[in-house]
Amino acid sequence: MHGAGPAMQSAVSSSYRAAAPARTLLDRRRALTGGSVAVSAAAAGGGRGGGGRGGSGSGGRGSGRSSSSSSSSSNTKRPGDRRAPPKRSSSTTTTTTAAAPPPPPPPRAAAPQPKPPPPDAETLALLSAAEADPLAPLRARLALMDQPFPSAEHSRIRSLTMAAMSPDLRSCPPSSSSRPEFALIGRSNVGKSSLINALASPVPPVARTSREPGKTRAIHHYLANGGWFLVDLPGYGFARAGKDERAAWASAAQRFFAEREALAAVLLLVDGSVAPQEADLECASWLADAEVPFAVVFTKADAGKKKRTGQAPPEQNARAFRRLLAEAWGALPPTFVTSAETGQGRSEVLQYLAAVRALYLATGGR
Ligand SMILES: Nc1nc2c(ncn2[C@@H]2O[C@H](COP(=O)(O)OP(=O)(O)OP(=O)(O)O)[C@@H](O)[C@H]2O)c(=O)[nH]1
Ligand SMILES: [Mg+2]
Repeated sequence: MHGAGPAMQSAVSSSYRAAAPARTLLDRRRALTGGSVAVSAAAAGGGRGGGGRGGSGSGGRGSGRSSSSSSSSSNTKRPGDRRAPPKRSSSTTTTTTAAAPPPPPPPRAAAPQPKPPPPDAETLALLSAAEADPLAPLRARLALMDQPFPSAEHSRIRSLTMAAMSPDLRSCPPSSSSRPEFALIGRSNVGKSSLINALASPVPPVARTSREPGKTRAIHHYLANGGWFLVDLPGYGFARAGKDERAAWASAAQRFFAEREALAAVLLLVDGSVAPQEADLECASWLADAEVPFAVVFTKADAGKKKRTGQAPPEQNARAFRRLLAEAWGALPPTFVTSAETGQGRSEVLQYLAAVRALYLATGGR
């Protein structure tokens, strides 16, 4: 149910690393867009020496131009920086991909997890700011541009239709900067299609969901309110895909991010009902490294309540994930805890999308 095992995640991770041609395209895009899209740690409420790195930014592409200079600070930790890999608290549970010795047999009764040491003051400030109001940096950016922050009513999806189902990037509809796109990515079965339907509710569901991983294999463009797109991308880590297929996925996703002119931001979906997974951290790193603006959307916030003992509740998993990013980067992208079942987090995500669109359109798209 919850995606791939360590070996598969490792394969996905290495397929990210192996995508050199895509990096060339991204480098070109970076040059075209005039630098990184920065999220400043200060804007996130817990600044570390002038702001963290970029693409993890709080806003759309346009929003970053004004702060690109802060993102080039040489003493700022870079997410995805291979020379400075994320500090991992030894007591924080992650699924590792290294060739580790086999784990000991599980204890009969679920042993209580050792409590991780408290975060340092800077990390704590970042976490508190992100949890208190993940939209604060976007509010600040819009205020600077004299733009109103979209109301909940204005952010609502009133219509959603499937505009295209494309087997590959070449077959996708033309990317037009007047119609911003938001791509949803995440492990297979994480709830991408369910979130699309939940965001649009009570509009009847248009995206097909399934308990069976790997359901969405094409690129689906859903047109919202006749003016912008939610793009459902195939998931990574589905169990029956071969190594070549996974490598092809990584390369296709990277080309999508590099080449879609109208891509305003990415929603990286992370299963909130499980502990942080290496494949998701790797994906976050890759997005930040490629300077693609993104938000992290934790899914299945309701699932913890039904879970057996031994699994941390979703809020705790989300916090552990945030903490890993914050400790590695000194900055955090906006994060939202959601449930497609209960509607939790729905209005916050809709407001995020509306605010990024407002920034995107105010800055001419790119
Ligand atoms: N409890 C609970 N289940 C969820 C939630 N979101 C999705 N699911 C379930 O998770 C399964 C997968 O959901 P999908 O939306 O099809 O996942 P996906 O990421 O689109 O999967 P692929 O298309 O295979 O990549 C389905 O059985 C959903 O009902 C949620 O918020 N809570
Ligand atoms: Mg799907």
